[in-house]
Amino acid sequence: MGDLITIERHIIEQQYNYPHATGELTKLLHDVSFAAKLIWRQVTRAGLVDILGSADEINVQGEEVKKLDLFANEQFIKAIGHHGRFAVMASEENEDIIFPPKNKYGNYVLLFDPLDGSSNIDANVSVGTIFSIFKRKSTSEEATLEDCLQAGIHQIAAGYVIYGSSAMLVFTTGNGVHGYTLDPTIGEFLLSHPNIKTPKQGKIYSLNEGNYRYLDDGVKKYIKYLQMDDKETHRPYSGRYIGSCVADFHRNLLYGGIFLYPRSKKAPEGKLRLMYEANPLAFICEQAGGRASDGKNRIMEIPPKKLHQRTPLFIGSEDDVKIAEEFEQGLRDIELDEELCPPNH
Ligand code: P6P
Repeated sequence: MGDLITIERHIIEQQYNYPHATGELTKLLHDVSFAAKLIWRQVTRAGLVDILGSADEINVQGEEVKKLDLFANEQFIKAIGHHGRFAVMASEENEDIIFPPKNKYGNYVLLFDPLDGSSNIDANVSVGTIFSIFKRKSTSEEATLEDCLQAGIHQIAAGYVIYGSSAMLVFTTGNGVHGYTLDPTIGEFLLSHPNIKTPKQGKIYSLNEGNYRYLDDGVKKYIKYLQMDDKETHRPYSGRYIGSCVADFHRNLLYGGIFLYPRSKKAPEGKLRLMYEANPLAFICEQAGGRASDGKNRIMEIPPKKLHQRTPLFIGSEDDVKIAEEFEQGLRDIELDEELCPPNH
């Protein structure tokens, strides 16, 4: 059996690599991984325990909240902050910021989406938890909303847990991306994917093509471009879309490719949230050598104005995202009705 390297041991062994690791970071990540284990326990029992189905509530996003959403949100809030390290938290499920116990002593800020992709829960499709950690900026006794509205470049850590065939925690603190797989027999996340690097170019594209008619011409042309036959550039790409951004992102991170949730006539700002999905995934993607933008601007430099602000998202392999941006910005063009197999190619 290979060396069993837990998250804690991995961080301590690389202490000099972790700019914020005064031991605090290890404890912050311990809390997050503890909350993730509680969620994993319920997610894996979802088919057995009466937590399926709707909680008949609508969250701040105007989306129907499944019972497991509520449970995950409660677990995260309860499991975090008894040490007083987090001064303030914000959840994708809650309208306003949340003050954990003993928050007045906290130096850190936690933003999280407790269970993303929850519309897939009843179909046993992979769902995920996404989180972002910032350092507190305010000096007032109580932390403020502004502490939560920091641009993605100020994240000191970000990660996600994907609840799939196994539970895997993937995170970065700005020194590479590492993946830890939960060993349920010992209840520990063990290092399984050290220093993840995403391919510079992939062969997969992920978006909801049901929205095709509502998309900008630039994105329509990009999709058409990907569907053309050109061996040199690995086209046509394969379309893969799960409808759970953690699962779609994770697959593309490992295999290469691009995930897009662009703006459309149905979602003029895009659908995904800047603070709870785009920023943490962008930090991980860039640390793995990939690229993340809204089609033009680097995601991590977008100045947040609202806690639940949405953004278009182009994220994945660097070369794929760059080409998608060129189509989105009209720097590349093809005729929309161009043959998929042009005679002269
Ligand atoms: P659509 C899940 O609800 C989510 O927020 C993301 O995880 C996912 O990528 C997206 O919405 C799917 O949205 O419109 O394709 O169903």
